[in-house]
Amino acid sequence: MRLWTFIKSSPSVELLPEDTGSEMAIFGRSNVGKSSLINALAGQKRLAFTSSKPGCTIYLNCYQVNETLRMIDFPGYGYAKRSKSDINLWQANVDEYLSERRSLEAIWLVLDARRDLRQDDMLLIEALSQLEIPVLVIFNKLDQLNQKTLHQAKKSHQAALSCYKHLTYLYVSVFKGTGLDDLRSRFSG
Ligand SMILES: Nc1nc2c(ncn2[C@@H]2O[C@H](COP(=O)(O)OP(=O)(O)O)[C@@H](O)[C@H]2O)c(=O)[nH]1
Ligand SMILES: [Mg+2]
Repeated sequence: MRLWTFIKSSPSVELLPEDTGSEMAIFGRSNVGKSSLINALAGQKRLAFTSSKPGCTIYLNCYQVNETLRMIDFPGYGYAKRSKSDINLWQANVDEYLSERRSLEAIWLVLDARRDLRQDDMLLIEALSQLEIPVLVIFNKLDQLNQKTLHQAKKSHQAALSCYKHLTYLYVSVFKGTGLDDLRSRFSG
């Protein structure tokens, strides 16, 4: 089987692929680089749809990573112009998915390395910390920071995350490929 193939775009948790085998999910605000990360890991330019305009994806995009592992790319949150009903749908999908999905084995949360964590990031981290599965926080866009701003960013991130013991994090640049080998070594894709 060819690695990294697109399975489907699903509007709801109910219509996801059958809940068997192993699955990972990717969360993150709109525009942090989730789709770009999937393309980079897959070594394909257009497997996942990327856009410089935030808020484009409202479906759950499903990929087969290898024979046994699926990856679900959740729609980005935190996009200011999203309608109230889209936001409610997103929240309902997340709640249903996290409480019911038996094949879910790990979560990646992608954040923008330049930014402090915001309230909606922290709410999601809090919810993820209730699950008994590993959560990896991936700070992307490392290429946009110099030594000084990176040092400041790391201090702020550490302060926000240090109390979540189940959570690990790393810094990457999808554009430059920095940190991607480390990331690859942490999962079976
Ligand atoms: N500077 C920089 N920009 C990036 C990086 N990764 C993605 N982007 C850009 O961020 C924007 C959003 O990317 P996309 O993958 O569509 O984000 P998504 O909404 O989280 O899926 C696009 O303009 C990407 O080119 C990175 O490592 N560095
Ligand atoms: Mg995307």
